[in-house]
Amino acid sequence: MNDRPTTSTAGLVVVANRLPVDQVRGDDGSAFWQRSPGGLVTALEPVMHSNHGAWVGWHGAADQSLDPFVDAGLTLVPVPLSTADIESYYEGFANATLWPLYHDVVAPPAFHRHWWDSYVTVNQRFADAAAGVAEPGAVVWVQDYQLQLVPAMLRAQRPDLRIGFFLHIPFPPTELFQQLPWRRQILEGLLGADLIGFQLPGAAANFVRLVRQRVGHKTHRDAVYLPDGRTVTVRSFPISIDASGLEELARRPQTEARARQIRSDLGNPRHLLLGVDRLDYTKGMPQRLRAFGELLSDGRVDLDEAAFVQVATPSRERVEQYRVLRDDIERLVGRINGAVGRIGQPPITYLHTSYSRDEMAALYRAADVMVVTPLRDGMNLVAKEYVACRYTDDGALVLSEFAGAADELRQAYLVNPYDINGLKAALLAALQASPRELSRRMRAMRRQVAEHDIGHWASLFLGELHKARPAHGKTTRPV
Ligand code: ADQ
Repeated sequence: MNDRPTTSTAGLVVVANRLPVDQVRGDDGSAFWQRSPGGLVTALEPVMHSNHGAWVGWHGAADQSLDPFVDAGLTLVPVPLSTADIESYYEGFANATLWPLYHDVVAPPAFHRHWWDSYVTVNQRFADAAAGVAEPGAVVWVQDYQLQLVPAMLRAQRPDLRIGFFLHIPFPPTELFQQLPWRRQILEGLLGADLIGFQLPGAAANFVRLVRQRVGHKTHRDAVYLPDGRTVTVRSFPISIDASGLEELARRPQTEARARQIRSDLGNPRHLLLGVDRLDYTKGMPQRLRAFGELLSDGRVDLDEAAFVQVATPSRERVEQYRVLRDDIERLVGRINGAVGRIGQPPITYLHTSYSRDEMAALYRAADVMVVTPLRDGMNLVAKEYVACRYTDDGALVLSEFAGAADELRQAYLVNPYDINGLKAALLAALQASPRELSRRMRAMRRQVAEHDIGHWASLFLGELHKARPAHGKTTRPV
């Protein structure tokens, strides 16, 4: 157990793999912390400030221990990770075991016992850090698949806490989850929480069913009854974005000017199609590029009229499957551009880079058709970001049925990304739709996103967590 600092304890503690800051170097070589843009920190900032909030997470540099520090009014508690931890806990168990297993095994998960051991050790380190900073009766909100053991580890040390957990990625069906050699430990780890949140109701139902079958606890609808008398609530809370903040950015004259510039640099095509993703094998990039390439080679779309921009953010580049994917995508883009392009007119512009929020908003403003085709995705914020930026009620969203966002954005052109002909038909329908039709669809989607933004998501979750009864009857502070 940790020594609990007597000063600077927090009433609300967020525990996530990463702190919401990156260490950057200025021109003079001095290091400083820069807030990394993310919906979660934006949404939680007000509530964190009014509750002496603290954020526990890794600071991004290997083999470096740092003391807690305050950045822009937020207490940040860095958790150290060694190079070996990063290889086994993060790149190994989190990203090469859990990530593919939870995404319908679209890539084969690897199971290694030493990765699991490291996952346990690192989860314990995060739990200790959270236990050390949480004031008596505090609310602790644990985030995502990297930290599924933290709720139970934390409860063992601090039964006074009110603990919530949210999973940002899908939770797999029973048949797939059962492959995991440590399935029971993961379920029991999560059950340390008072409230477990998933993106979709189906994921919550998968979890409850597994707990009943594998752990043998009594369950009823969204409640799990534990032998110690505790009740764990299991619900869906579809995550969202800072819709009004993004729309405001999209409306700025500089953003519109940049959007026009992007279109003009591409030769002012009649139709601009856009894909923006982390370079990940779950995102269905090859499928959408192949569909677009075939529409051109079939002659159903004219190269003079359409251009595709695919932005791929570098991601997890040390994991083998990701290196292979990058090569595959680059080969595919080269093949399509080589086969159907002309001098100075490649059909696909491929950018392997990360952009600022300003540039992202300009891209969304520039695009006529946003193509989001994951094979499986917890939510997919890109789809919602595009919608938030289309304040002119135009533009089409082609969206995979297997993205969580499809549950809410029913007026998108919904597709099965495995069905290339279906994907081609959806792209054509989006390209040929009348302005009236597009506006009807976009207006409905914009209403949904505006009314269910990230602030709404955070307050629903925290409100529900507040209703959960603390284990030992201690009163907790309202959030
Ligand atoms: P991700 O898999 O990372 O998130 P997504 O929801 O699309 O997927 O979020 C990606 C974020 O990165 C978006 O905010 C997007 O704007 C940004 N981004 C993408 N490409 C970028 C680029 N080139 N430059 C700059 N920014 C870029 C996981 C789950 C999702 C779930 C989220 C939130 O996999 O299903 O929606 O968490 O819970």
